[in-house]
Amino acid sequence: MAGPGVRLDLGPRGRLESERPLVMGILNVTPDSFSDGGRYFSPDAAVARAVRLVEEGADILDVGGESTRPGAEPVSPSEETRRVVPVIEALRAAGLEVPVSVDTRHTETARAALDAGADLVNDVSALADPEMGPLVRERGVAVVLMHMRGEPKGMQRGPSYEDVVQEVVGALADRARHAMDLGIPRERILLDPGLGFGKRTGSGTEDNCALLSGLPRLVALGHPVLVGASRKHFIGNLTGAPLDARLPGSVVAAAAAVWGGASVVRVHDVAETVQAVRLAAAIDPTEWTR
Ligand code: HH2
Repeated sequence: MAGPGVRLDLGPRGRLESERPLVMGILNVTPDSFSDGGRYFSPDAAVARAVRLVEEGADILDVGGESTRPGAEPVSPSEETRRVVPVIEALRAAGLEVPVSVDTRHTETARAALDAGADLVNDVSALADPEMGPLVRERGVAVVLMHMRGEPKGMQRGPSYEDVVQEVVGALADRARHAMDLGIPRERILLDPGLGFGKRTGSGTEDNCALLSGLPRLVALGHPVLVGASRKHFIGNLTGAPLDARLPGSVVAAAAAVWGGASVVRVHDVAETVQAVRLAAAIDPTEWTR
C-alpha cells in the first residue's frame, strides 16, 4: 500500500531497503523477446543497457536468456547459459552494485548464473524443475515464483478460469508452501501473478486487469509480490496501442500494482516507472474506500 517502504531479504546479498516499491529493470539477452529481442544480445550492449537502467533508478536487474512470450520456442539450458553467464560476469566486472536476478526456469542455468554473481532467481515456472528449489535453498538466495498456465509455447491457446484471482492465488499459495517445505524462508519467496502467461484478454474477459484489481488478495498471503505488466499484449488489446506505444498503459499498470501492494514491478522503461512508482507510493488508496 502507499508509502510503506519495502524490505527484500536477498540472503547472502543482504537486505534491499527502499522507501518506495522496487523497480526491476528488464535486460533480455535473447534474439526474440517480444519487445526488445536482439537489441542487447552482446555482453557489451547488455552492459551499456544495464548502466543506463541503473542510472535511471533500477533497483534490480533481471537478466533473461529465453523468451517466454506466447508461442516462443523453448531454449536449451546450455544455450541459455551461454547467453546469460557472460553478461552477468560483465555486469559484475563493470562494478555495477545493484542485485542481479536471473530469469530462468532451468536449474542448470540458474546454478551457472549464481556462480557468475547473480543474487536471485526469477522462475516463471515456479520451481517446476525439481532441482531448482533445492538449489535456491542451498545458496540461500531469494526466488520469484510466477503463475503460468501450461508452457509459453501453447499457454494462450484457450486458457479458462472460473475465478481467475482465486485460482491464481490458490496455485501460488501451493507453490509457496512447497518452497517453504523445501526450507526456503517465507521472506525470500516472492509471488507473481504472471500477467500475460495463460491469461485471457480480449472478447470482454480481461484476466490481467482482474489480477491487478485483486492483487491485495495475493499480497495477503504474506509474501513480497512482484508484478510484470510492461508493454504486454493485454495493454495493446485494451487500448489498440502497438508494442512501441504502450508506455502510458504500462506506467498505469505499475501504479495499480503499487496501490495493490506490490513490492516490485518488472519493467522495460525504468525512468518513467520510477517516477510513477514514487508518486503512486505517496498516495494512499485505502483512503478511497473510507
Ligand atoms: N514476464 C516476462 C518474462 N519474465 N518474469 C516474471 N517474474 N514476471 C513476468 O511478468 C515476466 C517474467 C515476459 O516479458 P519479457 O521479458 O519482456 O519478454 P520475453 O519473455 O519475450 O523475453
